Amino acid sequence: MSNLPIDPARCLADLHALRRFGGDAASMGVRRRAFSPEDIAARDWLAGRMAEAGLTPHLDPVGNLFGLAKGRSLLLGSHSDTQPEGGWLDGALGVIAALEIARAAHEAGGPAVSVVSFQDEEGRFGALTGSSVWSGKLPLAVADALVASDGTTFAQARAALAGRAAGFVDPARFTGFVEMHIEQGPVLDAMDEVIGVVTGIVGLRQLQVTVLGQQNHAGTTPMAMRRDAFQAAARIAVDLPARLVDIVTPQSVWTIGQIALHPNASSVVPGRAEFSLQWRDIDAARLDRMEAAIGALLAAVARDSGCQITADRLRHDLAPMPMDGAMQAALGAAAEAVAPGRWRAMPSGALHDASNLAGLMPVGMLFVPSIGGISHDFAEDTAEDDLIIGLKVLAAALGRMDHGR
Ligand code: HGY
Ligand code: MN
Ligand code: MN
Repeated sequence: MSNLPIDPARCLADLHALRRFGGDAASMGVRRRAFSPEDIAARDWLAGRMAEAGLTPHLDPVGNLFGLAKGRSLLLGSHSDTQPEGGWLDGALGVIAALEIARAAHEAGGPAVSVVSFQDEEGRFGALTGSSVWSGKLPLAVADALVASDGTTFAQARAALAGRAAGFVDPARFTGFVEMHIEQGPVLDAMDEVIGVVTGIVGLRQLQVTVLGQQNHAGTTPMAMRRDAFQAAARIAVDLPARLVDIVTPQSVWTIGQIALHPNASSVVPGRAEFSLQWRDIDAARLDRMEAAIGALLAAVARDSGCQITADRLRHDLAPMPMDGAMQAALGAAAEAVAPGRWRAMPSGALHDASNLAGLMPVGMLFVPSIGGISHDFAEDTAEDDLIIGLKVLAAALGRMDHGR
C-alpha cells in the first residue's frame, strides 16, 4: 500500500465543499458551466485550497487552473466544470482526489505532485476545450470563435478572467498525468467491482446537421406537398441504426442529443431543423466507416424528402487514445493491493482530458463505480466507501510509478 498520509475525511469534506458551488437544492446535482459565476467562484476556492496544500496556483489564459509543485512533478487532476444538469462527482472527483494526494505528498516531503482543473471539459463551447488548447490540439484563435448555445463566444467568456490569468504552463514540467474519474457507466456497479483501470479512451466525432425544408401552414398544406424539416430529421434518426448495424459493435454509440426546430410552433410545418449527431468508438477505422454511412444516409434523406441537408463538423476530432502501459500496470498492481480481485481493466466510453495529454506524456486513468451507471444527471452518485478506495489506489499507484525524476 502507500505510505502517503492521505486523509480521506479531508478529501470528502473538500468534495462536498466543491459541490456547493452551483449545487442543486433538491439533489446531489450541480450546475457549474464553464466560466459561469459558480465556476469562477469554485476556481477561486480551489486556488485557495491549492495554496494551503503548498502548491502555487496558476490560472492560464483559457481558464485551466493548475496547483504547481516545485520543479518537475507528476500531474494529477481532471475538470471542475459540469454539464447543464451535472453530477457532483464528474470531474470534481479527479480534481479533489488530486488535491488530497498532492497535499499528503507535500506533508510527506515528496514525491512532487501538481494538480489541475481543466476548463470546459463538458463542452459548453467545444469538446474538452481547455485541455485541447493547452495540449496544442486546438489553436487558441479557433477556440475563441467557439460559440455556446446562449451565443457567448469562448473569447468573451475567458475575458472575465483575463486580469488574473498568467501564461500557459509548459507541459514539459510534468512527468506524467493520472486522472481519477467516475466510470459514468454500468459495468463496475453491475459486477460489484470497485476499480477500473482504463486501457483506452474512445474517439468522438460530431456533426451539426441542418435540414432546410419549406415552412408552411399546418392545416392547408397537403401531406404530399410538404417539405417538413422535422420529418426529414426524424427519418435520419430512425434509419441510422439500420445503416450502422453491420459496422458497429455493442460498445459503439451514437447520439442525437440536441435539436432545434424553426419556427417551433404547433401550427407551422417546420422549415428548419438543426441537430447534433455525435458518434464514438474505440477504433478510428470504425469511426471512419460510421461517418461514411452517416453521410450516405443524409444524402438519401435529402433526395427522398426534397429538403436541403448540410452537416458541419462542429468540433475538432478526438481520436481514440490508448493509456500508457506502465501506468496501467502501476494502477493494476495498486488496485490488486487495495481491493484484491475487485477490479478490472476496461475501456472508457466517456471522453476525458487525459485523451488530450496522452500525446504529450505518459497518461493513466482509474475509475470508481457509478451507482446504477448514471451520469450527466443530478442523480449521479458513488458510495463514499468506493470514493475512498479509489483515493487509496491512486496513492498506492504513485509509489509504483517512475516519476521520471
Ligand atoms: O461527453 C463526455 O464523454 C464527457 O463526459 N464530457
Ligand atoms: Mn468528466
Ligand atoms: Mn462529463
